[in-house]
Amino acid sequence: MMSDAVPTPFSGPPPTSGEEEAPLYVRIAGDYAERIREGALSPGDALPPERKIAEIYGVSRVTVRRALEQLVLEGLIEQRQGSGTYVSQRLQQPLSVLTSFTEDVRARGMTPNSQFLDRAIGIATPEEAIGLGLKPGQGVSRIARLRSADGIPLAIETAAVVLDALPDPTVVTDSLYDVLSSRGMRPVRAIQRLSAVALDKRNAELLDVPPGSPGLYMVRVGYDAGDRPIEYTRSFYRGDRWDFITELA
Ligand code: 16G
Repeated sequence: MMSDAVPTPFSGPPPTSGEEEAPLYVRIAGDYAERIREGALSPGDALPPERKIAEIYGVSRVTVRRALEQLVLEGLIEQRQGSGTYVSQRLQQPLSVLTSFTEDVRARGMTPNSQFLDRAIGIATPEEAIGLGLKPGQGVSRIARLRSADGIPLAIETAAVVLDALPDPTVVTDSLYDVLSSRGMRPVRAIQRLSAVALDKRNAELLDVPPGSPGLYMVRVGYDAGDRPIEYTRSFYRGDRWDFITELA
């Protein structure tokens, strides 16, 4: 759908006196970024043609082009040869900030959903026990979910959480991190390992892609404020829907 929902240019607050105004292209890119994050523009929506945006903002097409280049770099829009510019259908996970799936999806103006594949106390697998520093035979709360945004399946996550952080996994109905936060146990740092995989038949079916499709496999170990591992999560992400963004300084 073509979106003409362009409110007054530069709807953000005016710069306070003494503060330097950002270049025009940055302000236009910021305007669109805000509308995408608020959900006023949805994934797959077409942006107006360059010429129209230039008209709306009263700027040159060169300025518009720079703004669009900036949005492409941020992963918010995609330009398709000969067709136009669309709000990207890919999600982003910043690799330098400890965000939850719910937060990553909401940041794109989309609605997260989960289908529970498992939600029970179980014995830690050898891998989970090593990751969490548990003794063989100790229990964990295990939560396996197919995670979607606006009904589109995006990831399969299996989290094992130490029992004193989450004694009852059935209390998790939406966000695991919200539950851990309310108990003062949200991880404050994490280590992640990311690898490329071909999705096997079961995972591909759940994610609604052909078997063998490219995916990303991520293992996260989350630590509490006392630097004790409390969460060991394995996730399979659809390769065609995610960008993992790292900021370098
Ligand atoms: C993210 C985390 C996962 C965590 C989940 C909680 C990775 C790479 N990331 O997906 O460890 O358990 O968020 O999300 O595994 P929630 O609060 O929405 O349930």
